Amino acid sequence: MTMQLDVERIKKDFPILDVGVRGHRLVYLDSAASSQKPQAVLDAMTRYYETTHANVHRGVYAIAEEATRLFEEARAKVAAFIGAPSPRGVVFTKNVTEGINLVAQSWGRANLRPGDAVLLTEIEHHANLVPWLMLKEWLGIELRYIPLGEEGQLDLSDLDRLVDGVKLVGLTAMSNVLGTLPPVRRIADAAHAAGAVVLVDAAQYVPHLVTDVAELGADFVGLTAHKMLGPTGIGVLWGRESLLDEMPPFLGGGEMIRDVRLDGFTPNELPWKFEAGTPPIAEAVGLGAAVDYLSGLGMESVRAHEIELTAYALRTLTERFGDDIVIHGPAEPGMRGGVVSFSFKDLHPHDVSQVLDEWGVCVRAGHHCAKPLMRRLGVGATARASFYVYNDEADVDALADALDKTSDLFA
Ligand code: 7TS
Repeated sequence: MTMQLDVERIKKDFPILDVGVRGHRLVYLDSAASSQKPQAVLDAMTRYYETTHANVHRGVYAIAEEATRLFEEARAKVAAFIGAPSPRGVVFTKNVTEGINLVAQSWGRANLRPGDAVLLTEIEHHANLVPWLMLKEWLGIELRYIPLGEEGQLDLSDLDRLVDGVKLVGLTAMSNVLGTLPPVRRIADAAHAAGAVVLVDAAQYVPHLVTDVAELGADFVGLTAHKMLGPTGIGVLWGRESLLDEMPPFLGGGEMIRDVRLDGFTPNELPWKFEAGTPPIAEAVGLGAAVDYLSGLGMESVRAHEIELTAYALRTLTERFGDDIVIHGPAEPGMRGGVVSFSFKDLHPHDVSQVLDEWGVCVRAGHHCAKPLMRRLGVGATARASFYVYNDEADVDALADALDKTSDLFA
């Protein structure tokens, strides 16, 4: 059953929300850039360092074995959280950016030849554009794009032609600018029918919706811990084991080998084959605690809360500011995630963001690492408010009140 989130209680779990800004309470509306961390995550990481830190997969003494156990337990928690059939396919990376680079470099080098095509979309974050643009430069692959259509949705009218002959389709499961939730399964089915593999950038999806890699129809799924209540410095690339098994290592060094000779090496088994060097151990423990926290809330409830809050935000901003505000992306709250990008009067988003900060309201301004999308929207930048489990209607009201003040200031 979907339970309503008790945001008042949840707020108490986040110590940073007690920090005042210029005499105001902190109204944090930038979770799409990075989420805040609950006490449970901070405690898990501190406890790990205080009681059992050692390197993993090598020491045979008690605390090293406990460190290894906690590290691998975190992997199993992530696997269960995203519906992965086994932790073997769950590779720890630095962030989602590294996960996508892993696919581009390892799968790409093994499977792409000059002239081969990769299909992306116009709404991608740079993290799912630049690794492929680099392969375009190095290998001479062809890049195609699913265009943005009406109402913040991808235009799939030409999908059959676009997907024809491509080797990989890479797409975001949720736009960090528009909140768009593309029909990943439909696109994945078309990609598979055309013989392509599917990479899903789930950086904005996993923190906010129930995730099942099989239901998405993906072969690779990337996520990043700091956007889902976890620490910075760790992400995950899940991959279909049959594909990962065939792929060459990405980075080389310790951990990722079974044997090294002066004339060659034998790579380790999955998932360690892709984890060169000492991994982010405390960060994995923190990610595991974040997954526990989100599971405790229930991802159906998280999603229901965000639809409700987004609906309230769209309604409030439109009612209060009318034609003075342009909100980008799908109009229907159920069709989008909790990110609200907007243009306010003719003010520069950086000015808007700076004035909002005077009132303790944190929103991001800029191109949101999606410059091609900004060009497509015909704007240089937007201001963006993004919501999470610790936000409520009072936070939206604080945003609207601060926008009023912005309006007065620049009148
Ligand atoms: N993909 C998407 C869809 C994202 O929103 C982001 C980060 C990334 C990839 C990269 O994540 P990283 O952890 O590897 O850096 N998005 C944002 C944002 O919207 N504002 O700041 C970072």
